[in-house]
Amino acid sequence: MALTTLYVELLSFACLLAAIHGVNGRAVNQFPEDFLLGAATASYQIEGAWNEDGKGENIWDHMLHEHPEYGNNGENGDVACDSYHKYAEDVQALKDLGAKVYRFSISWSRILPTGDLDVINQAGIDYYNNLINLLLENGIEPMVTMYHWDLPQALQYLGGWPNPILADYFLEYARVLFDNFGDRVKWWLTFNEPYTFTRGYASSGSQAPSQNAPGIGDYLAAHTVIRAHGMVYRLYDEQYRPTQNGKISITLNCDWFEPYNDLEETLEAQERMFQFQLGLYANPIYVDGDYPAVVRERVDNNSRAEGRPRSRLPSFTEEEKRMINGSADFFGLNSYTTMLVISAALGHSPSMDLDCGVLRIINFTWPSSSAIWLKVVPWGFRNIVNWVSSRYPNYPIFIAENGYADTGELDDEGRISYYGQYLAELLKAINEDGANVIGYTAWSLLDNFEWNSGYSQKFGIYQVDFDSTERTRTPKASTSFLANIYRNMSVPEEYFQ
Ligand code: GBH
Repeated sequence: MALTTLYVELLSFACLLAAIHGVNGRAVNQFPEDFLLGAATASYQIEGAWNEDGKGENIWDHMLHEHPEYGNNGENGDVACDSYHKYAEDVQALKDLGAKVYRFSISWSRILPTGDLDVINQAGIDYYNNLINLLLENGIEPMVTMYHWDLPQALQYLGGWPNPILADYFLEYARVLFDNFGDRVKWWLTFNEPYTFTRGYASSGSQAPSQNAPGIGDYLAAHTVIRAHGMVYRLYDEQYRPTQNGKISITLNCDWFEPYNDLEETLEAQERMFQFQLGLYANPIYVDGDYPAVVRERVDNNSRAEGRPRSRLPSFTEEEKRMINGSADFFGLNSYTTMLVISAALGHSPSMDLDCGVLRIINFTWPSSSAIWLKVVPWGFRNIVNWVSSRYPNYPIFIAENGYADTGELDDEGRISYYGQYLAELLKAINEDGANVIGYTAWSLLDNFEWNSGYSQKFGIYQVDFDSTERTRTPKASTSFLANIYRNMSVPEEYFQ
């Protein structure tokens, strides 16, 4: 046998081994032993009981009551899945799924109806205590999101997130959560998807609180949120970690942005898109305490050209930078799909879109879901996990959301195919590419209130009957598919072919 042939054969044998065993001796379709698999929800999307037992009004209650036309057919979260009364059924569903972790959010105004400490609503504290205790009795770890978009309306009357004082209110709220739940909750997320909810200060008619101040309100809100996150991290680190010993982070959303072509300016646009969406938050927290240079430069330049005396993007003090830099124990990532990107001048002046200068294109040749924005692109998921892993090294990644939308059928083949393919790509990132990923919570445990799309888009692993006052939960085909993956800690090999 010629030497070259031997070499080729050895190489293909090595590849075969790598395919079976990955880079670390584990089969490529196998999750690491201590990997946390579970499911996620959010308070406004599932709880209902919007004005029961002392809960205060939040910005989603307020917006959809005042402007039902901003929702889908006037739908809102007044009742939703009624999880305020049916949480025991949710825990049973998690148990049947074999979830090791349940990511849910706490409704700020259910605990603090005015957003401040003048009223502490014991019924709200009792509700979350009951949920947390029942989870632990069933061997499921609670992961708590402190803020999944439902700001107490009383704080919106002060201007909401663009008002820097909100960071102080958030800090006091966080202290109440650590004091009441921190003995049992070991996984904390301060904010869910600030990139998404700060849109609520950049336009009207979609995200609450529907304040139309593009290119100004969104940056001011982001600035307060990043400061608030850093402050809560330091509070936990200094005053609670020594006794409670949990982990705390934030979860940021970013899809994969695939360059439309390989022109240099398109690759630069791809990089800008990542920096304006993810880097805006991740750079201060995971890199150096400050905004990405490309964001700083473009917003400063545009602000100057507009004749403003200051940049629309505020600056951190040196002390704030030190406080924010490194304020996370892991990297929370929500990711669903892939979009094509190309350099373009677009958007309102001023706006973040114009500052960023990138057009995102939904590729309609890719397989679809029932949500127009959500195309099924499994390879993009591997790419974004690897991108985060290489840009923000030294932080383990927790996938806090990933999932598929359909119209709610029990025989949900599309969801099975989505999870099979996306989890296979996640495993390739872990076992072949070496990404350090520690957990995954599927979005969502239940069909629920999908914001502006109301009850028309279903993300649930369990179906919820919204026509019945019982809000009956029924397993779908994907329930047992995922339960098998969760039990075996592995994805069927057919998804790797
Ligand atoms: C997450 O957002 C949220 O955290 C979660 O609450 C939500 O239920 C889940 O995803 C599913 O959507 O309507 O075409 O204008 C994901 C990021 C940003 C994706 C807003 C949808 C609206 C697109 N989302 N986007 S469109």
